[in-house]
Amino acid sequence: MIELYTSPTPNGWKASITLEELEIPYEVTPIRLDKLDQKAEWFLKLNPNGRIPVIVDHDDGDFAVFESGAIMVYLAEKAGRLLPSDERGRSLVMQWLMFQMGGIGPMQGQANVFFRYAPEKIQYAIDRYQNETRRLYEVLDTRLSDHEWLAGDYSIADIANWSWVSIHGWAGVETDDLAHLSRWKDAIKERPAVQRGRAVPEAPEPTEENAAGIAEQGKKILI
Ligand SMILES: N[C@@H](CCC(=O)N[C@@H](CS)C(=O)NCC(=O)O)C(=O)O
Repeated sequence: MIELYTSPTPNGWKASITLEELEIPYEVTPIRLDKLDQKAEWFLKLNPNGRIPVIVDHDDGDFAVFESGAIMVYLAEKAGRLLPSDERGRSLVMQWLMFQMGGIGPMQGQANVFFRYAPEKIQYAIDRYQNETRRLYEVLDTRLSDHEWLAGDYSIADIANWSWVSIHGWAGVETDDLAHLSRWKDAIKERPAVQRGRAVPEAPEPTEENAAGIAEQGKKILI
């Protein structure tokens, strides 16, 4: 049994969608980021970085894994799916996974901070992070113009990038004119496992109507 410590955020969905796609049984322990559960002493023993997601593999001596990309690789290797074992196939998936981990995640995350949560409106920072996120989306769009999926067959690289792109509106970044990205985004959204994983843990989808309440909660993390 895998235990998943998570919250309704893109990095959390990467883990829950992967578990759903791989049909690995798991239990969810929801973490209240606004209450700073993730900074509690017991949680820091699982992840010294104080962030979600984390998994604990109770079938393997309670082995804990943090960092969403590392969790995805761990689970894919355990199940023998969504990450090829041949050198080139594996490298391609890792390239597009790292593209998300080092690019889209940090840049879109900062776009969220300056567009939604920052106490003062700093236009330079908003533009910088929204433009960089959009540039990274264009890189995905170009890749998807002649590839059905990012790296060979559907893989953890698609799940990782999709989990962030799926919430582009929260960062204030448009994708409607990116035809290839939209085709890929819609195809992944249709997958039942993705729909199940995206609903873990249950939470309202951010919209402009509930934005103020969600932003208030988000601000509590920025200590
Ligand atoms: N590189 C980490 C980032 C994890 C991360 O930033 N998680 C956010 C939610 S998406 C979090 O736990 N934030 C709470 C905090 O910063 O205290 C990963 O990919 O797992």
